[in-house]
Amino acid sequence: MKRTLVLAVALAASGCRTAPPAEEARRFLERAESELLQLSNEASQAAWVQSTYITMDTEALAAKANERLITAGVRLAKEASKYEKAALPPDLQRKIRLLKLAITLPAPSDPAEAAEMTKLAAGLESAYGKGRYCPGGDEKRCLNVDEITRIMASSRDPKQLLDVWQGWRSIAPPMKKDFARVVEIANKGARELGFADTGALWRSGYDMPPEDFARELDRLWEQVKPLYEQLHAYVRWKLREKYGPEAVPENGPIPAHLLGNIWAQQWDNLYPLLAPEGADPGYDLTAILKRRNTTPVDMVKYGERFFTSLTFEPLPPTFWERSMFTRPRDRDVVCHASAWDVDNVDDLRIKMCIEITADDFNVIHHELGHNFYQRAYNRQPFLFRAGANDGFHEAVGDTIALSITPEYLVRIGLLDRAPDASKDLGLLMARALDKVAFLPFGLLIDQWRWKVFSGEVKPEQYNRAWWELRRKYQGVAPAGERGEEFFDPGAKYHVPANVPYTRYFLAHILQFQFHKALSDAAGCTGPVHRCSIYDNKEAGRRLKEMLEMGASRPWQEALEKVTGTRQMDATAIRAYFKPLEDWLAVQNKGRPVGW
Ligand code: X8Z
Ligand code: ZN
Repeated sequence: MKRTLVLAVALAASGCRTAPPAEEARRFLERAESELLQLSNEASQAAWVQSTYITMDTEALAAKANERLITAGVRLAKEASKYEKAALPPDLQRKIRLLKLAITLPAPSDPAEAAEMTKLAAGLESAYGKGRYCPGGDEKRCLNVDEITRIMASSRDPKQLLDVWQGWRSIAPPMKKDFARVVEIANKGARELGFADTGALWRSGYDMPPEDFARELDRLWEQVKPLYEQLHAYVRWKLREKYGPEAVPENGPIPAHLLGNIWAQQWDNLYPLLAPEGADPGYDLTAILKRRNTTPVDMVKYGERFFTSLTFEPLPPTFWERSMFTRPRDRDVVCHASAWDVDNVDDLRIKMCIEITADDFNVIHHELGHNFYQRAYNRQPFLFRAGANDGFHEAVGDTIALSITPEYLVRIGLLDRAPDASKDLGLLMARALDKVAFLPFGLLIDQWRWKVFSGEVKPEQYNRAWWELRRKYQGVAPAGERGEEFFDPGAKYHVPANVPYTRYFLAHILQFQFHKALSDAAGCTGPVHRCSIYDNKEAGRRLKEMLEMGASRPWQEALEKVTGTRQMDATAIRAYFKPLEDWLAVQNKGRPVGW
């Protein structure tokens, strides 16, 4: 305050009429935020139509709207750089920085390249959405991603599993050239903004120097690795019993097509093969939901009721009118689940092809977490309408889903009786196959992309580098050669759709920190995996307070508000699974661990 005043007096004395930097920056940011809000809304409307009705026209319209948004974002970010060194109040300084960091794919100043990049990016997402595998080339028997997901989850026929696993990956090779070109153009845009490449831009969004962030990830991974290795060893052993020693090595990586999921990212569908003896909780949420003829809308209502029990307002009527809950029969859509706030205020929607399964019950809570976060920060200025960091955004709904305990299911009438403590290992096993199995996958996607953006991995090395990282982090390998004629990363939604992925790794660490802190706030004293914050107003108040902050303050402050610590830390996830980890160590005695 004082300094601005001195400056203003000095400028007035020298006869200069320029506004003081803080005032000028404030006015600049006001204009910037209002322009970006408008363009963001238009881009969201176009993207919604593209994703829920893929045609060449909706794709072109979405690309154009995105081009306008990105071009304006980059122009404003460059203009903002003149305020970077100015002495501004913290909120303005933060907005100046966020202006740059909010752009995932920066376009270079050449308008032709900006148009080319957004067109290619829109085309890649459509290509993923339209992806199908037609066994034997029979156009009448094509399988979409939901159908392949179902087969991967339920079939135990290794031949069929390998067939659909390979089949799904046939959608990706045609994407490779366009993906490589998007990388090239976005890198040019990132360099114009002062970053070494797009990966460096992505790593800069965490309120710490980007090199420190990369080190934080290594630290977190080292923290959870011993737990992952125990789970991996046990699963490999059981799969070896099931599929035979020729199919599954004793101490090498696990074949990727045997893990119950197209990408081997979550293994919970293998639970029936892996249930600890005598500790099976004795219920199957998928079966319960199906038996009760639960509809997709019913599933979403369960999710909404959890949030309202924490004192969040119900979703607006438009949510129910405008969301897409099921796969339309008559057109191509992007089925990968997502949550939207189309007007950046309260035009909340989800887009999902809901199946009546326990998996999708969780995914619904995940998506609604985004929506309730979006609405909680909608009174913030536009540039602060985001998560504290992107991992927080991914963690909110998952935190709620950790409260889907047997006791909670009893409370909402889906289960008659909760299993006693002797079934805890079964409950923990099911959770670990979802959450612990995911950790290395959550990490490796961007480890690969960062190398791609930096040029360390070139297009002619894409697939080899991909499988090296899959092996290094996950201990998973393909059955058979996957040479450079394939483009296996392209078969995972977030690669063609250019969605950064480290956020999910962070979310898997953070949600256990949140769950522990909120369970404590709710006064839960039992084992933390049996705690549910359902209907607890104090836990709701704490959560809401954090969500309302949006991105207005460094994430460390938001974290501290809820958990009392300023560090992302894996102690909470390790503690949550401690009884299972101990049990796994006993099971794995005398068996190889690692690969
Ligand atoms: O993409 C998602 C959400 C939408 S933000 C469904 N997730 C990742 C994935 O499916 O790969 C949630 C967990 C990881
Ligand atoms: Zn999400």
